[in-house]
Amino acid sequence: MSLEPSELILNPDGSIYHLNLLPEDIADTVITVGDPDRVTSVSRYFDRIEIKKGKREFVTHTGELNGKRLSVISTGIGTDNIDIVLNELDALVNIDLKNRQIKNHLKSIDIIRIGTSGSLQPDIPVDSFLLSEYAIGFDSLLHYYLSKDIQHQALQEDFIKHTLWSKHKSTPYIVGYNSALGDLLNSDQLYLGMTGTNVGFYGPQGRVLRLPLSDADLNDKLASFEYRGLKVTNLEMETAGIYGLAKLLGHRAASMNCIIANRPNGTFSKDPKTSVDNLIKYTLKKLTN
Ligand code: R1P
Repeated sequence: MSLEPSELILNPDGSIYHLNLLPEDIADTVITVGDPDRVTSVSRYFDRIEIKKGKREFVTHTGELNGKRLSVISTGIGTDNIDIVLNELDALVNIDLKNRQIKNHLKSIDIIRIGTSGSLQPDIPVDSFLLSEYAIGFDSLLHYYLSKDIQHQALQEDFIKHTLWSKHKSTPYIVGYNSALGDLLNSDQLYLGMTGTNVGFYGPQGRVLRLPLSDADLNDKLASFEYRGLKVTNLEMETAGIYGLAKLLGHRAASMNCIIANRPNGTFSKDPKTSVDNLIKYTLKKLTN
């Protein structure tokens, strides 16, 4: 069965609709960053860059470092964009775009997020690095896909009880990283934790500027939740979507967080650019060793 033009949308040159990429433009290892400007911060370490393409917030550079082909792509902010990036990356490797058919032999790629994040735990300081062993999605993205089998139900039930989760908010979904990829990236320089992914930066992450919150204690409840030694460690806006869709599509994913804010302590990194650069260098070294 071939996919209709309204479902699999291609540009006139045959590239995939939003990412503006052809299958040969991406490597089997893809680094995602939120900020389009961060693409250059990653690719400047490549030994050579073969492709630079982009459309909207989705900028891609593909090149090589230490003999390994790598792509770095910006996703913009949020799991709504992650839905586009993960589905279109998968289409590039697992759908024959010319005859619009799913390939017989499916391929798995590695997807590594390098992003910024705020810590929820007083003892995870700014400028530290955290690898998300689990992600808990407060967005609703994964609920649009048949995904019960990949979610950690017992953890979810405990979390809902602990936080008295409001029925007006989407049910949290919990998905793990790919442990083999996580092992490759891990070291004693990293914290491990459960990363909360939410749909906004202010209210949804408990920030009050002028608007009061419907649940002012939410961040405290997140921070005090514990399940078999596992805590909600940090908040950002993409990881749960990446973990959920990568797992459903058969790809390996891991999320590297540069902690630039500590919410309970009220602190913010004095030099976030250098911290993020250090995480980029650390991650590239681990990926290309
Ligand atoms: C919010 O400022 C953005 O920063 C974090 C959040 O997930 C959100 O995308 O990640 P990035 O630095 O990768 O964009």
